[in-house]
Amino acid sequence: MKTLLIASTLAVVAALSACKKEAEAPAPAPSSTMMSDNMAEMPMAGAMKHGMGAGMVTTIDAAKGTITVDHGAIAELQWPAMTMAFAVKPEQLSDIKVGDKVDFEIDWDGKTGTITKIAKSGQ
Ligand SMILES: [Cu+2]
Repeated sequence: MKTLLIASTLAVVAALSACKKEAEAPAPAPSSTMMSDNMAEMPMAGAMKHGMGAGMVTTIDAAKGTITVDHGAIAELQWPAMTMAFAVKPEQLSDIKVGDKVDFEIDWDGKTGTITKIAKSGQ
């Protein structure tokens, strides 16, 4: 009788600890949730899209740091062909002038396209 009681007590303890283990098992989940929350807190990085295009330079505004390109469709951004200005660093344009045909890459944050790469077409 006493042995049976001990055995069943052990069984209960074992069951409880098994239960506890199961309860603890999902513990890493909140931290991975937190990680994705942290990523969601970086809207700029999350919203940034990258696109590649080709077109012709229509205007360079060194003072504003912009280049305007009459560009073809950009599939990555689901853009049709258009003429628009991009932010650009002067040193990226050392070889580029108005009228040049260019291949370029941009980061698009939803408002501003920033040239990450630009070169005359075929170079
Ligand atoms: Cu455009």
